[in-house]
Amino acid sequence: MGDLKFLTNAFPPLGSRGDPESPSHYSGSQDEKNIEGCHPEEPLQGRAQDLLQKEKRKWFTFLLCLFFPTCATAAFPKPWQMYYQEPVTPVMEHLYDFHATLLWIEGAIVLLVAILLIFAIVRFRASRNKTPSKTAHNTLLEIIWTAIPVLVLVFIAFPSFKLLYMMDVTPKSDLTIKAIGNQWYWTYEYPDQDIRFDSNILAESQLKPGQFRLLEVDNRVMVPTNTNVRVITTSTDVLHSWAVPAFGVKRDSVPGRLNETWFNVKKEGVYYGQCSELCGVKHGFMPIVIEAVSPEKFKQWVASKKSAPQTHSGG
Ligand SMILES: [Cu+2]
Repeated sequence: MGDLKFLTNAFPPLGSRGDPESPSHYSGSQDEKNIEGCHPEEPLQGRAQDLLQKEKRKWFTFLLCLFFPTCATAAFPKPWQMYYQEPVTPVMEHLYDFHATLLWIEGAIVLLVAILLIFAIVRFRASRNKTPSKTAHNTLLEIIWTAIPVLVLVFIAFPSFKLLYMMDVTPKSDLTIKAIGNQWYWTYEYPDQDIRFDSNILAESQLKPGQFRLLEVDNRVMVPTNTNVRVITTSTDVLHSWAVPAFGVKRDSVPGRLNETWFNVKKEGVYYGQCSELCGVKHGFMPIVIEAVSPEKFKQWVASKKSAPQTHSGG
């Protein structure tokens, strides 16, 4: 049967998974916690910038939660959640920051328009203007109110295109996963590791305490942290979409076609996603669960998968 110890290491008992309400409900072992936050190979300046960025994000979330008390960041959706899940990949971090920047710009525009509107209502009210002005054109004003929005859009376009390019072009990857959509479950292949398994939703009766209804699966996708992972999506029947909010990833899986996306998870934990393309009656019952573990643990998992007989149920 072989040594099963690494299996229990890779899948700690549920009791040790920490508070299900905490942002990343798999809190990991003490050893992992010691490793966390210590990346000696990272240049110091980059780390300082990273910290600043994280601090900014924290403040933004705090302000947001002040106005929308039900908003929250987490690796899984919460009832009445108003904002994104906690970003754990560079792409999602950039998406998060870009969205925050846009909110500030939009806020400023709304404020400006509101002020102008109130000013016009008060200043040009009927009681104060018995004989209203008949002015219909003002060339300078028209040029200004056309040019400013154009400049604002150009200003937004640059980071937007940069982000699109970042999401679109897969960097050199160290691991490839193929996600195959089926009505109504996912099949995963690790072509280089010769691993293939189905991932089915857990019925409510199968859930253990702390697990999430409609989000939990029998076989999780395991990935190593701090590794570029290429995801190839396709489908055996109809359109599905492989989406994980905390990764900023959503890619259609199309029968007869291969689509590609990528992610690099920075933080160990369990991340939840769902099929995001209406694919039939059980569209809402084919969740995606990804467990990000340290590269060492991932190697152990691969070894354990190889020694165990591989099953492939269903179509
Ligand atoms: Cu689907």
